[in-house]
Amino acid sequence: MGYVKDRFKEIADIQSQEIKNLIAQHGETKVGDVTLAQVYQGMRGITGLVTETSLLDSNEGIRFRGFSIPELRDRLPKAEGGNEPLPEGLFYLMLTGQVPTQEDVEHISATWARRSHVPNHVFDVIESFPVSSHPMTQFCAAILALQTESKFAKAYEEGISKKQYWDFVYEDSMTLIARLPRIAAYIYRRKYKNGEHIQPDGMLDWSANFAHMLGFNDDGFKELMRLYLTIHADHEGGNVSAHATHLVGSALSDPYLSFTAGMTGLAGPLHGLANQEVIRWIEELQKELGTDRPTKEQIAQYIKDTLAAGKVVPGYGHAVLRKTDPRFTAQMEFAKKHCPDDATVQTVWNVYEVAPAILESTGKIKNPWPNVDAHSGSLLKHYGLVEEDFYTVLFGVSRALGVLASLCWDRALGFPIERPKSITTEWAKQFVAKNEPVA
Ligand code: CMX
Repeated sequence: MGYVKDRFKEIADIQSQEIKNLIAQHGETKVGDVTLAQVYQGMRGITGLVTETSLLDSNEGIRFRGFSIPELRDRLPKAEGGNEPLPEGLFYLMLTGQVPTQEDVEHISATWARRSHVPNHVFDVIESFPVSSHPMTQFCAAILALQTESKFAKAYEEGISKKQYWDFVYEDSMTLIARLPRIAAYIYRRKYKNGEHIQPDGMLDWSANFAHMLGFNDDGFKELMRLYLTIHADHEGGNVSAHATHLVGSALSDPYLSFTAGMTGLAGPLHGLANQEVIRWIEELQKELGTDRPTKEQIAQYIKDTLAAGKVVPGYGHAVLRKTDPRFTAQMEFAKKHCPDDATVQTVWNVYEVAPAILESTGKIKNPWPNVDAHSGSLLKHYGLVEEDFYTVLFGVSRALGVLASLCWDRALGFPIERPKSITTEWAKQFVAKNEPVA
């Protein structure tokens, strides 16, 4: 597999020793207290995981190995003639902590192209679903079907030392990432393009080849794919898709099984499916008002109606972020450059102008600002990818980069099976009674 793997192992060995020292010297240091409210309310704000690939600041947004999204757009290698970063470079950065050279990125592109062949039985599994099934259902089933290829599962069955786990997890992760675009494109063409499939072009980078297999050869769309697959890749470890992949992987389930768990979580409307929900919400708004350019006043009323109906405004809010998501801003910048007059893009921008104040005025929504999902659908629609129930699959292909790089780290650092303590309400009541100060 070559030098990227060797480089990763060297860096991981150094880090592994550093962690041993850290635990030996500071293992008893407290990193926080846990309240009963946190235990009941989705473990918000509890520090309880190590994820090396990225770190989220609630005001600044995500940093990948210390680099913000604008810094990544500036520093990561680009395709010839392109301006957006190649996601291969972000994968390298997340895996090694080092900014890749053009050569490193080309090496990863070539490796993924070489490994991209999808065995026939995976297509048979997809074909066994009704065409009407949701693309995320087909995607999850196809990843599970690919599990027959797991080198980790095979090696474990034959008997390997703990020290070798990372090696097979790395191999599986690289192969899985290589094959995802073909699987995703197959689902797309099957569902929306009468099953007229497009063969991969091994000369293209990972994103451009994906765009090509989907049937989009516009240079702007290829650039959008490079940006999209970069910015959706990782969002530290506590979000549902990253946490689920990590958790299932901690039982030594192989990368295919672990990543399937992440993807079934991404398919939820409060997580990755929100990108589909946003565009549906905007289209319903446009339809109801009979215009594709609703005024800010009309949008404001529609937001209030959505809240009054007890529904969420999709694309807004976040469990950690407390400001506009820089992934939203990156897409907004892309739109300003490539499609500033598009009616749906302009509606997204008008929603951005009126929604935060209305959401804030409810007094309960902790983050009234847009997240990554608020913008992506309008850009995809602009280039003709109008089938919104496919959008979460695109998110999933990108998310593989972060969660599988993390899984390599989990095994290289020898992290144990995850098993936090849970309580019952009866236990909580007794605990509170026992600890209540005597009057
Ligand atoms: N519209 C309406 N109500 C919202 C809201 C929104 N966009 N965001 C939060 N709220 C509500 C919550 O439902 C909750 O209501 P209840 O007390 O009645 O249950 C209350 O405000 C407090 O929630 P919070 O602490 O601000 O938010 P959470 O951390 O619980 O949830 C999230 C975060 C993202 C699930 C939530 O903001 C939401 O549902 N947003 C819309 C869906 C969305 O865009 N999801 C994508 C997130 C990014 C991603 O993972 O891809």
